[in-house]
Amino acid sequence: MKRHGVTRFNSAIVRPPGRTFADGLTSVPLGAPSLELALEQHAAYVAALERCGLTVTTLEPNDAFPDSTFVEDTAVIAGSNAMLTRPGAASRLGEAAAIRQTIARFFPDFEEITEPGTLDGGDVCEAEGCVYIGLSERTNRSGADQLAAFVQKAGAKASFVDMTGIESILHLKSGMSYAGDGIFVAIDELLPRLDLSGGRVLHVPPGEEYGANCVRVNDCVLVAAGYPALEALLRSCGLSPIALDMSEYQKMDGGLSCLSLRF
Ligand code: CIR
Repeated sequence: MKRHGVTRFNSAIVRPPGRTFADGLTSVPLGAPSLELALEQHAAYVAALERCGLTVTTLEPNDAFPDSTFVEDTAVIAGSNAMLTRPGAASRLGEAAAIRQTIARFFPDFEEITEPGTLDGGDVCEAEGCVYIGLSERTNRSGADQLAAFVQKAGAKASFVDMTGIESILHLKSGMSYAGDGIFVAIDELLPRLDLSGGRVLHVPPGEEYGANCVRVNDCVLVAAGYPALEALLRSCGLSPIALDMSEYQKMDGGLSCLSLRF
């Protein structure tokens, strides 16, 4: 891994939403999602990953866990290994066990966050050599410390981000992303808490905050559709955005990155 480069991905794991999707956790008053539309949007998301060159493993929908489509929260991949998480919401704790076998298949030496640690993968932003870990309602200090030790073994540095008092976002990555090539995308509210030494920052334009959760995948950046100023900003840096409709996931507090594990 080198600073100011791009981590190349070959694979991704996804899980389409199940029939109980609308029973998941949410804090946003955007109404109930349509499962049919969510499945269409999920298929378009998978097609975009494939277009970026990834081989996608699609798990069976899991009705026992309404939020289980947000697979990113259940594991963190650093270097050539993975760490299974302990999601911070009680209703999501069992999601780690539900993905364990799949993680073991790709990462036989995987590690895992243990009690009393909790951590959601959405609080982890990997930026080539530095891993930002949000201390949030979902990720506690013990979980963050365990992940920091794990990423340090993989040769990366860990930087904690205190999210206390920031109410507009659920996870760290709901408000920031690393777009590769030394470029960070972040909402202004987070910036005073981040040590982005050496990085270039794209300020998310006002009103387009949901777009902050974008994902660099090889030569493209996946970005939520409907945020034209942010898309233009990404293009102005030479990046190639692919806009994807995320409306049904936004209703459930989910962003683009949370729908996949990429490695
Ligand atoms: C939750 O509240 O846990 C889910 N409804 C949304 C999780 C989104 N995950 C993410 O942004 N990494």
